[in-house]
Amino acid sequence: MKTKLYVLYGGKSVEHEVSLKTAVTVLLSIDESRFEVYPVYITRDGLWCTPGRLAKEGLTVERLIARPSYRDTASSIGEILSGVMALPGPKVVMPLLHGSNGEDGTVQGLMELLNVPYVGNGVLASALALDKAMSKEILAQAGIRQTDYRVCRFDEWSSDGMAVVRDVEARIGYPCYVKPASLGSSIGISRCTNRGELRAGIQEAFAYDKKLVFEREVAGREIQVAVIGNERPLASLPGEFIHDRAFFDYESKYMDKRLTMSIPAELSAGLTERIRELAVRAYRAHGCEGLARVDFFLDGEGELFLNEINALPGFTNFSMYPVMWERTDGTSYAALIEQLIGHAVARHEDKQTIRYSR
Ligand code: G1L
Repeated sequence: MKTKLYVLYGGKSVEHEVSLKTAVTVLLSIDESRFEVYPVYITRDGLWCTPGRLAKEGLTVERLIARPSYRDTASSIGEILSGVMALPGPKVVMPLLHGSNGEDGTVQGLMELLNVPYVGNGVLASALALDKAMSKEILAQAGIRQTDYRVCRFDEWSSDGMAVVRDVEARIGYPCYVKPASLGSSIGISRCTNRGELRAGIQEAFAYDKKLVFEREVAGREIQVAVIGNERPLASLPGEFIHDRAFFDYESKYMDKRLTMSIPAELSAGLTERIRELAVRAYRAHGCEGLARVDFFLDGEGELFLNEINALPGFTNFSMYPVMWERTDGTSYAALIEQLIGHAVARHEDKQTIRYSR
């Protein structure tokens, strides 16, 4: 019997578009002789819809969402959960959702209640990874080096903003970054080089969250590692994001920053191993399962700082995470998805052995 694969995409999130693009690449690479695919589209207003079978032929973002009127076909979440997602037989859910309604543990919690296996991190690790302040506390506790940071809540800022500014200047200094604690993307983030910019950056970030983090800038290289697995996680070879100097794009006539991926990153064998080992330690400390991308800074002195853990990394076939695996052990995009599904099912089966009574 084929396994039913429910692909959840879209979502009430600023990453809606990214999710749609990811869904297209995932849907195109699924082996339909092994999986029966059920797309579940979540609109920008949070309506859940079942577009039905989508032909691979000519599948595009437009096709994914081009139902004449989802308003008419949309069901309540409950209807979908108790209807199409409750069909009998083996099943697994792949939540391609970012931000506060998907990557933060809420959808994962729903899947737990339904007792359905799902790909990626569980409730706690998803929630932790999306809250930069909590994530940093956990990593600090695990003795993993990070750039200097400070958390600030809105009530602290509103009661004595000047004290916050002075404290950030004393403990972090310029240039520093101000970030909303719980947005997965780069929205609301500012780089500040003086007090005026810091104040403006704080105002801006508080529009998106009631809690902020300040971080010292680390001048250096950006190294990333892909980690996969449950109890025995494996780390890929490190990759590097290289921000080329601003270059003039003759096609678009715009100044743009070219981003290139260098995989494996040019690092000594010793440093490579240290980074991979650190990535696995961070993954474990966070309680990650399934997958995560662990991002580091490497400064001019060769010091490593953990930047962040991404519980749902970019995941098109050109994204760093899949490409790092491809370059590490030749795992194709399609095979990677099947591995992740395997980890989801294994975790779920493992859970069934837990006793809930004495
Ligand atoms: F299902 C996986 F493999 F766990 C998975 C799910 C979602 C991997 C990566 C992602 N990433 C995203 O959904 C996104 C970062 C593109 C947000 Cl829309």
